[in-house]
Amino acid sequence: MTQAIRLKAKEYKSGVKPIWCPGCGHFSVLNAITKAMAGLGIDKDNTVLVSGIGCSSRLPAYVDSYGFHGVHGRGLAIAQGLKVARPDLTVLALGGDGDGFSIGGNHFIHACRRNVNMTYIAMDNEVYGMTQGQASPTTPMDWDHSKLTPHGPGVRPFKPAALALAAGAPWIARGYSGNPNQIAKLIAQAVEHPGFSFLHVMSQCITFCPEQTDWKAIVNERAEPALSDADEAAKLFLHESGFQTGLLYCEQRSTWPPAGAAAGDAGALAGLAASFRV
Ligand SMILES: Cc1ncc(C[n+]2csc(CCOP(=O)(O)OP(=O)(O)O)c2C)c(N)n1
Ligand code: SF4
Repeated sequence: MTQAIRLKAKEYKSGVKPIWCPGCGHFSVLNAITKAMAGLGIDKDNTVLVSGIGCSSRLPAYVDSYGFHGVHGRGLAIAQGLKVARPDLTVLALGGDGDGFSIGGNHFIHACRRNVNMTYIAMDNEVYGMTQGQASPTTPMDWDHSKLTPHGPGVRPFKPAALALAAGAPWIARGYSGNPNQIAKLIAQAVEHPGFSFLHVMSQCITFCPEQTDWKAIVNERAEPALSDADEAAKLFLHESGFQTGLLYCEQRSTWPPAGAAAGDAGALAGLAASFRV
């Protein structure tokens, strides 16, 4: 009989000290992840955190599980491949809005439609933090705080939840770095959802967007249960402010690969691996 795992949240921390700026929203996501892992009694030896590149993508180093700090925008590709090859593992992909919606945008929409049983956490600060504050796909049109985009980028920002829904994501939630307890609850639900779960976290970049501290006044928690009707969810995601938090949309649909498909077949994988050996 396997023994239940009872560890405290802090025991899921790696001991590597985060080098984020004091006040960075990504600290909340880190704390929420370890809290969710403790709450679920997750086996850290069977958990993998995969990321791309960016301040947010440093997160796997700070968690005492397996981790893969990949290349920019490719965390989801790596994470899906891993989950398909090793369905027994708990797989989470993480990254920023630049990583996930810009250079990794293609992987994001295809991950939504593919529906591999894993969780993706996008830590959205509406800016490229690591490379000194350039505009990202979620930067407001008139954000004129960077010399690179005087008067603002001038293009409409993505609405990540609407994009995810249109691409077929079956589970969509939003958190806010000012409420790590809510993020922890959402992560636990996301991990337990049998399919691709997309958690969009508004995670402030205190250094390049200090005005984001104002988010606390506009964030509001959804009181109603999650929507399960895609038409209703489309209306919500197209017209909302983008600051409604909680589980917003949830439907059940079949995951990929289909049960019984050869993708998890150890023999087929060994053959594939051999063909790449030089
Ligand atoms: C192929 C490639 N292009 C560009 C970069 C430079 N780069 C590193 S991080 C980054 C953006 C990070 O922004 P985001 O994903 O929003 O994360 P944040 O730092 O804001 O948490 C960019 C453009 C890179 N490392 N690799
Ligand atoms: S630059 Fe922004 S995103 Fe990066 S660590 Fe500092 S506050 Fe966080």
